Amino acid sequence: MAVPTFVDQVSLHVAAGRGGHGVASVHREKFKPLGGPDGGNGGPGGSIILRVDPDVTTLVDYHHSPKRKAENGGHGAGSHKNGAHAADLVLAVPDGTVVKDAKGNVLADLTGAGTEMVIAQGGRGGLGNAALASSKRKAPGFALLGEPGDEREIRLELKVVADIGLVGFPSAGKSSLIAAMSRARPKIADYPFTTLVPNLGVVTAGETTFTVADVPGLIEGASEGRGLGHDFLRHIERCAALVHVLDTATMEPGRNPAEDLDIIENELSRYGGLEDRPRLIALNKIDVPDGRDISDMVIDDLRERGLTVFPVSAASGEGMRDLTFAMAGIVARARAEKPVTEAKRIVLRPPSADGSDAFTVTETGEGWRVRGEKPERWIRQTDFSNDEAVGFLSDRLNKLGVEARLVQLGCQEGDTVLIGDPDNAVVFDFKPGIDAGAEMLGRRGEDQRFDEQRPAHGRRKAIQEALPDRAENETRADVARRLDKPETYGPKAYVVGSSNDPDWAENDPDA
Ligand SMILES: Nc1nc2c(ncn2[C@@H]2O[C@H](COP(=O)(O)OP(=O)(O)OP(=O)(O)O)[C@@H](O)[C@H]2O)c(=O)[nH]1
Ligand SMILES: [Mg+2]
Repeated sequence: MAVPTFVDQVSLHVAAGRGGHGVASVHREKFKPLGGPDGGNGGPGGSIILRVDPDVTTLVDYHHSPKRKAENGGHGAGSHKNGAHAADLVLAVPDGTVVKDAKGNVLADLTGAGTEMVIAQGGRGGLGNAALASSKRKAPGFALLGEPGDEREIRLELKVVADIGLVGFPSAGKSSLIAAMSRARPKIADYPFTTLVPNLGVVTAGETTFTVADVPGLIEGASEGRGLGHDFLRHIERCAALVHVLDTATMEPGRNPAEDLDIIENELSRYGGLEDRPRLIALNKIDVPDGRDISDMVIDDLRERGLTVFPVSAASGEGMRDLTFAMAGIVARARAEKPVTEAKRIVLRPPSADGSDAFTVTETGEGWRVRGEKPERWIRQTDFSNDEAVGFLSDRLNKLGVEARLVQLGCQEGDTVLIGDPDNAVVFDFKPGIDAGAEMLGRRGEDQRFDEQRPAHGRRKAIQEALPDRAENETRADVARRLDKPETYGPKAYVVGSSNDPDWAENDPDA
């Protein structure tokens, strides 16, 4: 089986690294048992970056391994140790790579050496408890989780970037011309469609150095996909100028250079978008006696049509110098009009991810759905096994105004609230306006607002509090029985809404 060496379209799955988790830790040393929180932050995950590298001319690497993943960030540790930043994964792509999403929408057109696109952003690292400490919350018993990195399916399509494109019928001598003008050594043979993929040659004429693309031969119907047609026409889209290579020595009955030109021009105009490109005509193979006769016959006609025509021979080199200098002239003029593309950096973020405070609340059949960059990010950062972390989440949401909006829209206590996208939402029971804050904090990792929902914990505390006032002969078990109340804890019983204590979230990086 032939192994492809030139690939100009690939699908690629990219997954950035996840951020490391922050850690909750308390500094301990001799004579200083509670030295304050010292849990470090998680490091960010590696991003995936596409970078234009002029030495890369094909997408073949991605054809062979179409899945790319960047490293995860390191987790934080005690003693204020932050997790390692994961290295970004840089994927080299050819100049002229068009990036599309899975649906075929163009995301970016990467041209110019060094142009970069962050196609998948690494997840942020979670904050450790040292960074989350505030004047009221001196020793948070929780840390934030690292966020997952972006993951997406993309398509890469190469549109060769060359200054000049050679177009013409198969066997007209396009590859022979590029071989005669440059150091490129494309395959040349006397059968049609020798060239299956574009070849690039670098040509120097006088002061100007430019690139020439030799694309597979065109035939009538190419714009509708006949021959290798359509697939390769896009490789001449970016050329500043076109050179028609016309075969003066073809043995095929019914063909002559002027008609060949009309057929190719017709295909180009049906493909569209190339009308404004200046053209030169090369009448090739004049070393063949019949070829020179034919050339002499048609050259005046073509010139009368206002075309710039060069009789040449790729085989003998005759006329080649004039042709290459004319090509250099067109290129120099085109460059003077349009400055070279400078390297740029494009960062791809979903439209919602603009760092804004915007969020939406909609009532759905399942409950109240909250969408927004921050609420959704905060959900991902929350360790739901830690009540204090969930309390922190509640306060962040509240501070953003999520609770107020829910109340305003008529959300009632006990209603279901879903935060996040439909496939992956976190479900809450709505419980507005609970007054709490740092003053009410209990042990590390606990939040008293959950006592009602966490009966074992609440009950233990209630019993503890009732003990001093118990009757003379009442045992602890008696108190427990006396205080027993029906269980209210259910799997969906997180609380949205909380205090309005601004200090609570004073170190919130997002607030
Ligand atoms: N005598 C003569 N033969 C030539 C000249 N240029 C090309 N040829 C011959 O014409 C045939 C086709 O040349 P190629 O350069 O492969 O033509 P092409 O236009 O690249 O053809 P495709 O790649 O099939 O589209 C080969 O046998 C070449 O040797 C020329 O100037 N003189
Ligand atoms: Mg060829």
